[in-house]
Amino acid sequence: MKLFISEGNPHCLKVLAALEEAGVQCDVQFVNHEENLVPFLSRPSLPALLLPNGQHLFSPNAICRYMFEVSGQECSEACDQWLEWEATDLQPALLQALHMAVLQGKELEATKVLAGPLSYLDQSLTKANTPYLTGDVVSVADLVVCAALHPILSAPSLASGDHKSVRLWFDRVAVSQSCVSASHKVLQGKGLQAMKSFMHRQPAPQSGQCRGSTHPCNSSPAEDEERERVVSEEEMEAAAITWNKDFNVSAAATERLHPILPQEGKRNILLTSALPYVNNVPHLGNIIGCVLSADVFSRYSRLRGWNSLFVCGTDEYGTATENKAREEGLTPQQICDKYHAIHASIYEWFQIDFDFFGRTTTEKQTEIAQNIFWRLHENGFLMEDVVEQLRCEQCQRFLADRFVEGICPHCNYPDARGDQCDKCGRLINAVELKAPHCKVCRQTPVIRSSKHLFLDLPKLEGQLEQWLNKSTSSGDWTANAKQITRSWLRDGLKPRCITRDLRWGTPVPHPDFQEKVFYVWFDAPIGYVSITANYTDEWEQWWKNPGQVEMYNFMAKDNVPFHSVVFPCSLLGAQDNYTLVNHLIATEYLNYEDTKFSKSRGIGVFGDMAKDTGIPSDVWRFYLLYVRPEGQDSAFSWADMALKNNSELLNNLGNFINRAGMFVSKFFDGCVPAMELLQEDKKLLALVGWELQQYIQLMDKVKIRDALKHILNISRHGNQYIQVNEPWKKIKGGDAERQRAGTVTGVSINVACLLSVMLLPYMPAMSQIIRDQLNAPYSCVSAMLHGSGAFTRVLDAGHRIGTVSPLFQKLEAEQIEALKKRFGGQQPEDETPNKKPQTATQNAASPQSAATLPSPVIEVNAGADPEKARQLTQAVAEQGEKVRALKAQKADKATIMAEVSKLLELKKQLALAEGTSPEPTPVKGKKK
Ligand code: B3M
Ligand code: ZN
Repeated sequence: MKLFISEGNPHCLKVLAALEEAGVQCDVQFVNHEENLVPFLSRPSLPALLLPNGQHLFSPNAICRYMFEVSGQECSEACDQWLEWEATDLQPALLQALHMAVLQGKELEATKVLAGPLSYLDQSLTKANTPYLTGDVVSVADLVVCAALHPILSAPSLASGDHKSVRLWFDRVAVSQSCVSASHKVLQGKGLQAMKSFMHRQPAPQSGQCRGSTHPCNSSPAEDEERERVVSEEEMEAAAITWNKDFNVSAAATERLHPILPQEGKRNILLTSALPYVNNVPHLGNIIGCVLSADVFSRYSRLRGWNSLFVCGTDEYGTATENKAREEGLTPQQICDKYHAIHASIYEWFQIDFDFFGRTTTEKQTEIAQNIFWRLHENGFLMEDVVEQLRCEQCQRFLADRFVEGICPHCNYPDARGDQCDKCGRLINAVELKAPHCKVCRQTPVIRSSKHLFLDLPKLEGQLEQWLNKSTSSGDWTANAKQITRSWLRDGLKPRCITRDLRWGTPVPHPDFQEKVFYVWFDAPIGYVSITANYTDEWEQWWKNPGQVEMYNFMAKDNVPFHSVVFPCSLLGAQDNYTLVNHLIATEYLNYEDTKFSKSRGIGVFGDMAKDTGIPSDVWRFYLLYVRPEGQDSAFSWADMALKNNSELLNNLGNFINRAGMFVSKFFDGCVPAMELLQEDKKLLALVGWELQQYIQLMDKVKIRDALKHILNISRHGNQYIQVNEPWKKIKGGDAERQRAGTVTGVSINVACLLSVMLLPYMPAMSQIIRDQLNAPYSCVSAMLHGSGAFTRVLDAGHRIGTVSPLFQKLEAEQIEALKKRFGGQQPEDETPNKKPQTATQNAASPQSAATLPSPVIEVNAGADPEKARQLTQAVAEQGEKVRALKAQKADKATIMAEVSKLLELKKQLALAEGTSPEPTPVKGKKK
């Protein structure tokens, strides 16, 4: 057994302490932070324990646990709980606190960040009233928590006296021989300062990530800026050396050849984005949740020189499509064709650069899904059962899960869907819903039985868990993905029905189930495989190659269990060496202003409307990524979008790049001047280099939103640098002054070039425009991001730049006001005549395109009165006209309001006459 550790790495403290405490025989070797010892990890991870069987452990707590187990001491459940708490609650806060204390010298803030976890620890100790965390003897939990807190609690400047029980406990554990000796070895008596080099390599923690702290969650860039980093002499010298290195032209990006296949010796990345339902126009929340996030990462992968394939496509089967077809008077196939094209054009506008955008209704899908089915069948992972199903007699059909709603049997949430509860996240069997009703007609459905096939998840649970442990610890799974998956497993897996009584689906090939199709959630993820198969016949090189391929799945959080449990079980059960997900990236939800996107209420911006706003695709991308719901829900806001455009893009980023370019063209005839670095310049290089490192570390971990902030930090540094050095004045001075102007300009133009590269994943068109203005070759793109990433002088003295022009446009207040009105939900005056109110289930196309689409056929229900509905439709239209006319005449407010309320009343009656529930009326006075 061999344990690899690095100096000043706080995670190494605990494993050493555990090793000594357990008294296990083991070699210990100090290595560099960068040393990657675990063969299947893409990044170095220390500490790492090499086991006698050649396997590695690299999660610090797993190593500690193992040490204790080897020495014959079992880890109790209470102990496990503390380890879990340490990893998920304490660690994030601790890293943030260390970052503040070690790198920023902000010790007071650091103690504040830890206040939450320390109080929790204090209360637990007080309540338990035992000397140690889990009882009367010291356990692995004590060692781990104590060693984690050791650097902070033993620093005199940080020791807070508030937590008495913690203090007593700490003094008891920390004096033990094992703790003292571990701390001596790792920190070498240098205290917090010993961790400086380690902390520099860590992504700067975002305060929002730190649960349990009283810190504001969304620190603004301005606040970030305030925390001026102290740059050391060594950093400046190192930055200057890097800057002067010849950049490696051979690292030039490789062409994308068709087909892209895994390559020996490369990092091979298979990237998927959740397959959007074909029957809907996606809204901004859908776009940021999957395709846009995946696109950014795909572009970034290529910048890094990784070999990646990005596939996606439309999810086309299922009841929703059948319904849409009925509404529009088309066949399901026609609906799919039509909406597939709509999706494709929206994504094209958003510059989503798929390697292949396919669809699930293909022969390959049938072939592969049926193959997986038969393998599961042969391997004994399917079982038959008679199912009670909900059938709506009114609508004369079995109700697909999403078409029945009711009260959640687990948490009593009143609006649970038949497949899943949005509140507690649990999966539901539709017949378990309390007070179920058909979503289309609101009638109570009846229960009917029918024979179905089930995937035997309990039988696969063991295998699944084993795989999950490895995947979640070696890969990057977002916290929500891990948590949702864990809660699923905690409840124990149950068999999942994979067949449905529908027509529009992949047929079940089994003779006993001829009338049935596969359930969409069994079928859809197989779409990733079949779409790849439609891209290349060599698809198995990606999909049956887990040793060589790393898979990233991007999705919104409600899709997690299907990707972390159900689909992996299908693939594991097929026993065909399938590639399983390594990194599961799930976003939270994006809201619209202070409400939800709602197609039926016409609230929010849908994909097809973004281009009609006149705001460039790049700016849309920028803002969506800036508010990407990463770690917590976030909201799209027009006012904020205008603000970020005007402050960050125009005044910060655009301003800097434009000034740098203007200086070169105006003062130096368009040629990059000679540069001679002074301390001040080196300081900028160090600051920029550090931001670049942060960017790379965050992007490597798919923290897309956090990484973006570091791009903006660079231009902020740049602006400040220009401001302080005033090249426009120096150019008019003597030789020395003119040379200063030259150096500042030359450094700035290179920073601008770096910015264009870092911006590429976010704003591809803008990145190209900047590179055109700088006349920068594509080779400099890869030069700065390949390998460990470095800021080098890619535009050397004498390089001739292109024509410089402003990059961004201001968004004016009036323009934004108008857009906000247009998309803020249908106000009465916006109502198109003859347009019927829509029920929530209709999923009609966006209000914009409604005019161009065949109007939806509303099925008239028993309680409805078609004749009356016709008259009312007419009346609503007339009343709408009247309101509009009054507004145009600028009549007084009271008169208008009176007519508006008549209009609303008419609409309510119309809804009743149509047998649908009335539209929720927009709240008055909340006009945005
Ligand atoms: N179409 C659900 C969704 O878009 C579904 C994803 C399938 S991924 C295989 O939220
Ligand atoms: Zn019904």
